[in-house]
Amino acid sequence: MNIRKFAAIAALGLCAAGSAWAKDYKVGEVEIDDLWVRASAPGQSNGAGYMDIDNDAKTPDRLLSITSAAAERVELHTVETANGVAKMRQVEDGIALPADTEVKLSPGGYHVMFIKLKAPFAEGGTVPATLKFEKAGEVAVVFKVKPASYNPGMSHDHGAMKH
Ligand SMILES: [Cu+2]
Repeated sequence: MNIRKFAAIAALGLCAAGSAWAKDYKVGEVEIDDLWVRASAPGQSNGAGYMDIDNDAKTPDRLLSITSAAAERVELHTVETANGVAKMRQVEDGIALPADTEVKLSPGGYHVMFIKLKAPFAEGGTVPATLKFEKAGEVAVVFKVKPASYNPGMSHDHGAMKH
């Protein structure tokens, strides 16, 4: 009974993964998925990008850098809170990827910073980029442009509530 229930849930999970828009990327034993940015607000010249990085290797790796033709410069950032004020700063030595661990770049934490966009991120569009890992090497990826109101932590669409 329990096993059957588990199998049903597992099957549902597979279906969801198969129908999701997310295209998975793999280089060496590092898997990258769910790459996204928000659509640019008018006048906005920078944009943040997010993704899940899964290091399946038995040894640590590191996301060293990211390049993209969509922006003049691309940096890796983190967010730190000091005296109640959240500030982002560049992580000079990249993002550590411990062995056999998934690291999420998500709002409020690690993110990719696209600086001086060549063109605004348009909803439904894509942003190509290249990730460089210390051990796994380089991989070309594509970020999906989500609505400006998109928030992965929300189960409903705030965009629909706009007046
Ligand atoms: Cu930033």
